[in-house]
Amino acid sequence: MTILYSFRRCPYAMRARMALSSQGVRVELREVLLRDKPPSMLDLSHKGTVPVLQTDEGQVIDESLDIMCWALASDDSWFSQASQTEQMRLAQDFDATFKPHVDAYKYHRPGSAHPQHYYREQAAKCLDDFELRLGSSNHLLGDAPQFLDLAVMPFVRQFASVDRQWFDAQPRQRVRQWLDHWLVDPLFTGVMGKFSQWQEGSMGEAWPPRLDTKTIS
Ligand SMILES: N[C@@H](CCC(=O)N[C@@H](CS)C(=O)NCC(=O)O)C(=O)O
Repeated sequence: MTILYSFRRCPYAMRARMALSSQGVRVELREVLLRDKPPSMLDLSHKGTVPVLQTDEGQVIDESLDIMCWALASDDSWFSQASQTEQMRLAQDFDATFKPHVDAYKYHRPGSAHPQHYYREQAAKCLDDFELRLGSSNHLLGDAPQFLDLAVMPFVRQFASVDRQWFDAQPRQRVRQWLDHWLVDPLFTGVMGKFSQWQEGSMGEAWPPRLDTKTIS
């Protein structure tokens, strides 16, 4: 069976789980604690980040966007508004610019080079392009949700969650609405179930679980 090393709260793992879930891909989910990574995961991928997917055939994929592409390979609908190459480029650019600002904002330390609001503004500026795009459609690339929407949504959620009151009061109201839509979408809520830490040598969770066992918070 395909194995997914995942961490519930990790936005990279969320995007991977959403892509897998959208295709009904069944996996053995191994819930990882970042401070206690299982040796079997590190054997597969030395860089020690989640998510890591090992296919039935033994192929190891340890980049979240690549896991998404693997999961969505036979469903063109996620690439109907822009090619996979173009959406990968947009998602990679977003990861490279937005995420470092979000981390610097969320985990701001007194010794940081800039005050916390600086990083918040830098991250927020990355959303201007999305605000513009959402002026003419319900999703980032058109009226159908795309690979890019799935890829970036968990990160925008993470940013908004740091201070939701501040986020809601910002002029980027279309991004706020887009995020609110995703937060209640079953594709997102369905991948947020809680699992206890996987123990080396044991069987992981059959995932996705039955609907009635999912917990959302
Ligand atoms: N480029 C990787 C990044 C994944 C990543 O950084 N995940 C974080 C958790 S959200 C992680 O595993 N960090 C390792 C650690 O904190 O030890 C991907 O897209 O899969």
